Amino acid sequence: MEGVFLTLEGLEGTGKTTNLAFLTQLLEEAGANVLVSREPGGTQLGEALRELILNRHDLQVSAMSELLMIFAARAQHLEQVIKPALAEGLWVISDRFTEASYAYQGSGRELGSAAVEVLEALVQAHLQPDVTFLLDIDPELGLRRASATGAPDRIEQEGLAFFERVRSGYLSRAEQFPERFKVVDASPSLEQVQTQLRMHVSALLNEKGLAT
Ligand code: Z5A
Repeated sequence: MEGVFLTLEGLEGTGKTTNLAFLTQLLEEAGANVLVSREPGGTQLGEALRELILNRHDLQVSAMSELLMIFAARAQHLEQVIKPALAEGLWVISDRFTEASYAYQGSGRELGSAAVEVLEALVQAHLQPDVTFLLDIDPELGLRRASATGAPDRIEQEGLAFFERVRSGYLSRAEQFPERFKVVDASPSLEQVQTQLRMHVSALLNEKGLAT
């Protein structure tokens, strides 16, 4: 693969949408060709599955069904969007990827990491993001921020204990893979959050031979 694969992760209210635009701008200013996508979603099939996963409050969805639908969407996303873009040399930023499955389904839904590992091996083989930015926040603060942005989806309706497990899940994966994860404290002002992101992006651009 010629391109660079970046993923952005974190709880609701961490400012992923806001900071995705900032990351894209930093990379484009440095001369990178950037493709932004998201999960679940990124393809027609993925967006249809996203609707089922997040917005169909009338359906019963077991934790395992949720995980399998997310990986079905991911398989399509990889084949149709991510792998072709990387092969063309693009910088791909995915708003969430497999770390969200470890955190939300593995930890939050308590399915455990083994189930996620099996699907990850099947769907991704050896493909991993080059860098995973984790916007870390106390769930109470995150949920307070997120509550200002509209009606909660099916997952956002979970209680604080669920999001505490999701956060611990993310942080323990970050400890396990310190080379790939860049953990950013998302609790201070946006300006301070973006100073941390800029530092990580500068280091990455240097490593990839692009001036900042
Ligand atoms: N999901 C899953 O379970 N398993 C998986 O494998 C995958 C996904 C891939 C998709 O959510 C859902 O899918 C997600 C997990 C699940 N579920 N939930 N719940 P999404 O990523 O599409 O949606 P989201 O998590 O709600 O993300 P978002 O829309 O990007 O929201 P955000 O991170 O909260 O970002 P924001 O809209 O930029 O910021 C929220 C508010 O905070 C907004 O008013 C900002 O102005 C404000 N903000 C941002 N930063 C700051 C700072 N620093 N200070 C003060 N205020 C701030």
